[in-house]
Amino acid sequence: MKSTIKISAVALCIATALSGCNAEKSTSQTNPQASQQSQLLTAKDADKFLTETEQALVALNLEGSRAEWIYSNFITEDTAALSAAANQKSTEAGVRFAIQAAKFDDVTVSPDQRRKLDILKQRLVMPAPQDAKKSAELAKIGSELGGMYGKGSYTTTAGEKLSLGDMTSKMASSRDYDELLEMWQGWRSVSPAMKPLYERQSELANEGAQGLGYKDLGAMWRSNYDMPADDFAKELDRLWGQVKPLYDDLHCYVRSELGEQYGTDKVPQDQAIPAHLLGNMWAQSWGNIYDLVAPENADPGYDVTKQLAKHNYDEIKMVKGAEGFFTSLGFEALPETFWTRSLFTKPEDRDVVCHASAWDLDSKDDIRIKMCIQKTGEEFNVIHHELGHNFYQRAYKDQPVYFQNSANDGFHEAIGDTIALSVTPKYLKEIGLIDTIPEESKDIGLLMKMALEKIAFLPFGLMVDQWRWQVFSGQVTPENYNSAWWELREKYQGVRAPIERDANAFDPGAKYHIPGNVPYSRYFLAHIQQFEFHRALCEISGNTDPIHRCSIYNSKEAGTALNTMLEMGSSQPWQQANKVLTGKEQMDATAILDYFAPLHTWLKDKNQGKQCGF
Ligand code: X8Z
Ligand code: ZN
Repeated sequence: MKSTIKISAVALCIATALSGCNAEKSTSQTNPQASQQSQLLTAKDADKFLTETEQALVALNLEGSRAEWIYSNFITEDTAALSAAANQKSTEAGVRFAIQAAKFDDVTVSPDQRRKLDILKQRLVMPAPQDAKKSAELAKIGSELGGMYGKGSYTTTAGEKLSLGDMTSKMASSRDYDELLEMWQGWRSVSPAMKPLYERQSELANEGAQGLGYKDLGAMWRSNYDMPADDFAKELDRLWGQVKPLYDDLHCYVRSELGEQYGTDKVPQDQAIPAHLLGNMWAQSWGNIYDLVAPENADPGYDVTKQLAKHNYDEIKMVKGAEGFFTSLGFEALPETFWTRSLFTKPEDRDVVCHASAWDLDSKDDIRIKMCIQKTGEEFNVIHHELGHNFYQRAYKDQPVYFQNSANDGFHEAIGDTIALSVTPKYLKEIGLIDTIPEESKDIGLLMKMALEKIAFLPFGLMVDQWRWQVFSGQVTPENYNSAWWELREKYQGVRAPIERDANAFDPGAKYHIPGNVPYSRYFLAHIQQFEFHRALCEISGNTDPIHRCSIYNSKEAGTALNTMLEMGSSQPWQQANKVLTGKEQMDATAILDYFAPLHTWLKDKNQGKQCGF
């Protein structure tokens, strides 16, 4: 669901429900009428309001999810209109509920009621202005943008029509500079048309956020983390500061290897890396160029993509494999309807939104995934990621609708990834995908592959919302949308556009979460937190291996501990959920740093005498 009322996370990639307290309120928005009314309200009124709202939410959620599911599985003008209408209805109700909830600001209520009221005030991702025409316009733009991305394709100079999936595969495997450039540019031809829509959408949603008392939409998004919005931004900076030295060393090493591959005229050693050479359409994770940077004599000697093919894994078998990990921890198998209602492969005959997502239609057990699975090791990880959402949704389904969500949005993104960290050689051997476990001398190769996925992602995970926050605050205006995007890409990632960008380019729109309006800081948090969760679960499972070799497969103790956190949903501040599993209330990057410590030492050694920095 895009900008809906949904409190439970329907489609996690497009979820809107957010938990948290401490909304940043602008004093100029105080409504004297509201505070007069609030003097007459009591905790009993709050109870009545919350009960009635709960019932309304359940109905709206189901209706909205169904419309959105149909649209994303069958993109046409008609389904777009139906989904926009459902979206408008639930957003309008959401705004109404938020305003009503604010009337209880000065009323003494129980902590549980306060949390529910706060959640009602904060959870919309795209709040509409209180004006029917504008809210209809906002809903229509949301559907249109999603459809434009879903339908996007590029026809090559040779006349071949390529989908994003086709181009993604080429970006992963091609080592031809010009072919990569064509793919990179080709996909970015879908987004210039999005720019005016995005501009208007930001304007409308900002107006909506301001109507709810926030400075702008970015401030509203940042207020969902059980701490003041400004503190959250500082928290991200703090975590980034912890991991940046490792990223810098990885960047330095990778750039020099790419210089060897493509020539230092194409990859100058004192500049940011051209964005099309990193094996991924957005240069957000670099695992696909592992072969170009693999440490000598430390290759683990297997490739999951090849092993999947060798053992005849089709899409369903891949999903069953991932489900098997969760059931080994004691989670119940997925329901029959999951298998009949999910979308696993790209249909030939219609446009769908292929970007992977996990859905919970009814908050009972109608859980599904929707993704156009490619039979690769990378996608095997994504399947674990999506099932993490589904098992989370199921774990918190008995919470009141307000709390049917993750502790914070980073938690939802971290669970499946946490499980995938246990997809180690030992585990792969156990399920028969490989025959031998590589010896410890090959660990640097394994760690390099993992760092290309996880460490490379961190600055991307951070910069996407830095850009949006600047757009929403007005610091970046439409004429600077694209240049500001590339400034942040260079600043955080040390990655640059490979060619000069056209004046009408809108490169942010070529990334799903921008037209899809999915906040992105959650993925940065998840990439830090999943290592904390993995470390805690490994300890609980009695692991004695180095952390990067630990697999919690079959550990019922780890499963029980994980479930204890998951079933809390968002009923408590995330710090409490964190404590239940890790013993700590703070987010922390020490686990990810410990995990990669041997690689970091190796990188520093290899980088001696190299020119680093960008
Ligand atoms: O969007 C996703 C998931 C669905 S929530 C597939 N991810 C981000 C992305 O693809 O950009 C997972 C990692 C980051
Ligand atoms: Zn996700």
